[in-house]
Amino acid sequence: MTKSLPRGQQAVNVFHRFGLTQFANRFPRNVSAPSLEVIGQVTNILRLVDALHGLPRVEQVCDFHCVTTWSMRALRWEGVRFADFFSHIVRPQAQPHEGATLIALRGQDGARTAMLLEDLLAPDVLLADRLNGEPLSVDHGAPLRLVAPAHYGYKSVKHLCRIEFMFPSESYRVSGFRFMDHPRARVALEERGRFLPGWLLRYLYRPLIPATVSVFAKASNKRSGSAGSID
Ligand SMILES: Nc1nc2c(c(=O)[nH]1)N[C@H]1C(S)=C(S)[C@@H](COP(=O)(O)O)O[C@H]1N2
Ligand SMILES: [Mo]
Repeated sequence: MTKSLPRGQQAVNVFHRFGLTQFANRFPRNVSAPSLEVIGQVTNILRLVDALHGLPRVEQVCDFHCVTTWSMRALRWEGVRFADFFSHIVRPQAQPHEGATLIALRGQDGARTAMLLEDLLAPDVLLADRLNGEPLSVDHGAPLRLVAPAHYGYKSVKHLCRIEFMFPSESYRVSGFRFMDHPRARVALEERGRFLPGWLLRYLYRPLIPATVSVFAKASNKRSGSAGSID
């Protein structure tokens, strides 16, 4: 018997490219090198060309839950635990300031959100560069994406290029409307957004899924059909 999905979620059979439609036509400029900047409340800014270099690699199978209520089960990610990246690279080299426990995340397409450091250090949070046995595609976040399976999909930033250490008192910019970004977005607690209860957002978001899938698929097809494209 399969384990039931979290509250309000429904399984899909295809892992579609997805997000806020404002990002549908934005693609990463660099898809080859998993480079990452570490900035903000740190002693040393880091500009890593190959962020996962030399770190222990892991493989993890987990479900992916979008805030709009679709879930894709059993994705097999490969990469490095964020916790290992933090303890081997970030803590010794960047030396984040004491108390800088809010981490703003940014994708090459301009997508932004943030997570608490304690949530990022959970053992199931990965910096992933492979999915289902293949290098991560542009659709799913090349060259490097965050995977935070206990949090709604919008925390799993694709094309991750920058992490910024902040104090919890600082406010971070978000991609869409502020009400859509919950500071933690834990799936188990149905923290879909700020201000409005999760169960209510289910009904607001669910009808938007088909049109969003279609906008993203069209943009992706246009890109791969265009001259000079790679991937
Ligand atoms: N950079 C970036 N990351 C992103 C998004 C995006 O548009 N851009 N969309 C988010 C949302 S809402 C979801 S559900 C997942 C979708 O991941 P997928 O496109 O690999 O299915 O990515 C998240 N991370
Ligand atoms: Mo999502």
